[in-house]
Amino acid sequence: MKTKIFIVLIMLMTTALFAGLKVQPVMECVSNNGDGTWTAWFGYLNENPNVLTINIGVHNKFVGTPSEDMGQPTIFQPGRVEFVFEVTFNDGDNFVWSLSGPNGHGSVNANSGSAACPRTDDSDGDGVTDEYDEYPDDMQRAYNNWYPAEGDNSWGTLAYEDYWPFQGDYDFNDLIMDYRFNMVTNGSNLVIDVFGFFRLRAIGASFSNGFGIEFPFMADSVEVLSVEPVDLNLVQESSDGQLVLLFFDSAMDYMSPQGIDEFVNTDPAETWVDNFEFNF
Ligand SMILES: [Ca+2]
Ligand SMILES: [Ca+2]
Ligand SMILES: [Ca+2]
Ligand SMILES: [Ca+2]
Repeated sequence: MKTKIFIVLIMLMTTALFAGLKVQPVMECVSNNGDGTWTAWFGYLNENPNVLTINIGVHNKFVGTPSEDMGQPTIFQPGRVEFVFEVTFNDGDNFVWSLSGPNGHGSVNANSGSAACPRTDDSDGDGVTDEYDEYPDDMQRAYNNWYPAEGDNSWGTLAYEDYWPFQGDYDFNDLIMDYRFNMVTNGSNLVIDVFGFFRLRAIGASFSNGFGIEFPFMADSVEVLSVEPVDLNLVQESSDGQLVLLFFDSAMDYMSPQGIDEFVNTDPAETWVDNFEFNF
């Protein structure tokens, strides 16, 4: 009788000892070191409320690495513990961290195709990480802001009626101008550069129509202004202190009708005239 009770007690104690919750290894992410090697970061999740010790060996080992001990912990704090240690490996390697806790076995693997770590480096110190910094070595600049969109073929088009503010003949071909802009901003979203690109496409007017822009910032905030082609007769003015650039007085100075045409590029049956392109 005594022996039976003793055996039951041992069984109860054994059950209590091993009825713990999971300890899971976690592969956080891998980052490319750029020299043929990679770094894998590991952490773990100990669902038990208490600290666990799992020694290096059959229950806590690396497979596919030079050693089964790659610096992994043997003492596991309760909860999710992130980025505990790192393992450097070569391109093409695939290896596993295998961990057995009170409630079974878990394993994670890592290779160059594993989830990539977000980059946190900011080479130029402008507060924008290299991953998002379009000028990673220029602390004055961080972002391109293209309008209407990035890409050499993304243009907006302006179509003018030169009798404005009267209706005129309402044909909106008196001056046709494509445009695209890039505003370069810094890490604080302040504008550092403004690049404008234009192409004059058509002139359907007898008037001499010029083209200028009033900018929504003060003329005296401009440090450097340049224009191409350099022989464009650019005039810089200010209106209530705001910058105004007059690119030309008469579009006909840059695109002339060919043959018997009166206008430029308004009739597909007539001789095509190349666009006049300029930028600042
Ligand atoms: Ca930066
Ligand atoms: Ca930058
Ligand atoms: Ca008109
Ligand atoms: Ca017209």
